[in-house]
Amino acid sequence: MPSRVYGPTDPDSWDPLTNAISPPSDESAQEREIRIKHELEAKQKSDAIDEDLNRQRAAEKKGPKPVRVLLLGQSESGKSTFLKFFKLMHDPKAFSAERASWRAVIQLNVVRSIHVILDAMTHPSQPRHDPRKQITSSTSSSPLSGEIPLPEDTSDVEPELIQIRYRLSSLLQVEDFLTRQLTPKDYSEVGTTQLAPMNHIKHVATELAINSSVPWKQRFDRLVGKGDTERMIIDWDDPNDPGKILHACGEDMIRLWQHPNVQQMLEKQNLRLEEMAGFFLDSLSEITAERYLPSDEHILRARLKTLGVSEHQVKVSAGSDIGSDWRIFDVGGHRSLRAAWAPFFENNLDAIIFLAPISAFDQVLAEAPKVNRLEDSVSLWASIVANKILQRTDLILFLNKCDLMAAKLASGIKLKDYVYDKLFEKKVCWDIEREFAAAQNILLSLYLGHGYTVNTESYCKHQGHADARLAETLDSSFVNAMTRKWDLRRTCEVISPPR
Ligand SMILES: Nc1nc2c(ncn2[C@@H]2O[C@H](COP(=O)(O)OP(=O)(O)OP(=O)(O)O)[C@@H](O)[C@H]2O)c(=O)[nH]1
Ligand SMILES: [Mg+2]
Repeated sequence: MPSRVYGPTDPDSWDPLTNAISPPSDESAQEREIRIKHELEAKQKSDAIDEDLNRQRAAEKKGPKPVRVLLLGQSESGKSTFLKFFKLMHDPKAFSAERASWRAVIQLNVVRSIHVILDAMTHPSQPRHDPRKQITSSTSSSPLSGEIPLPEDTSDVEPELIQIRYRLSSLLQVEDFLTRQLTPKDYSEVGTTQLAPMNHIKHVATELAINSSVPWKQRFDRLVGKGDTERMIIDWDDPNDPGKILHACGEDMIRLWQHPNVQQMLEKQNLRLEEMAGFFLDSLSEITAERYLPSDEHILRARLKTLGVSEHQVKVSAGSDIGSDWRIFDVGGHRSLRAAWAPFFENNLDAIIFLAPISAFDQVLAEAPKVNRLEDSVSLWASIVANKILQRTDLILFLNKCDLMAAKLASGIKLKDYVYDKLFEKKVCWDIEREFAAAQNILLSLYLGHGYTVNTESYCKHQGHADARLAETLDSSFVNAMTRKWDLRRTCEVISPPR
């Protein structure tokens, strides 16, 4: 770059630093010699530091590269849950340090489910239009702030339930308080996201969503005792702790949920709350206990919708010979958020893990109530497989939510009412175990194409390179952990398609 020399006659160009380091005008020959010697020594020192830094940088380049994994899939496919599992397995201390934050999310999940019931009570005898397309995983509640609406016709509602409903109005304060805590004002992108209204539901559904860049977990640090992160201590004397109101409302919430009339009403309206993400009404006595701290299993079940893309560093201690430094990128799967994925496709990825929730075959998207979730998931997977930029990236397909799928089949919901396969034409009478396996294979063939034999183990072994080892690490540690933690026969399948 051309330099400009300013003379002492140019007052505007006078630079104090140049002035400070330039030799004095009356410097003697001996002083000059000493100064030059010092300058030479300083230069040698500076060069040595530069060389050192260059050596360090080169060593870092040669050293083991972090394993970079991108999680993809539609909203509620289980991406963030996968990440939680992974942290729990490989860095349980860090997982535990987030316990107080997840406690708040679980409390909010509970309040939301109760609100759905109270909403349903406002039109108790109104059946939903199409039971098959009933959204169960996404909410059907009105925004939780404001008032809990009065039933349109109270003659149908038992007086006991009306009283419970009035007493539970205090839950609104909990909702407001927790939402404010989780969504700080200085982050304008954050907040409850309005989902598309459904034609058969009067109210606009809302779900709490948080941008990944928001340090929301840190907001709960003050609630957590310092020191031993394994034994978290909440400030139980805090008068603002929402746990106090939840505790006071505990019995009413349990009575409401277990009331035969409420169950009947929910059934009539085809509201399957059990399938709603963040369902905790079966654990109310635990969650409303005076000193409730979430278990690992509760943390895994907690639902908080993701906005944006976030990078998570996990130190994988054992069981992986492909590197201990893992970087996992979690994204929001809502349709409006998928455009944000593209910049991460070129990010030196080792693998993309695609979460396919196979239990979603009878559901529709919250953001597009006419689109079947399975159809959306399969076409999303197909577009990722076909993406030119990803031709050299390994793709791993996770068939997730197998437990919910098994429960659905056991409850009498038939896959053949939603998906065609020639297997269904054979009038074979399967027991539920075999029906589950068959249904899983039918769904898998939708993703991978008919005729492809699924054999995860042999595929991984035959490949014999780093990518297969990655799939193997996930397969062995993740699947086992999922099975153990959720106490399920099997909750997912890992499949690496041939590329
Ligand atoms: N029963 C069951 N529940 C699961 C499974 N995987 C995830 N879930 C639950 O499904 C809900 C949604 O999961 P998330 O991990 O939040 O979904 P996501 O893909 O991150 O969704 P977005 O952030 O909206 O893109 C959570 O309440 C999870 O606990 C599974 O295999 N079985
Ligand atoms: Mg998420």
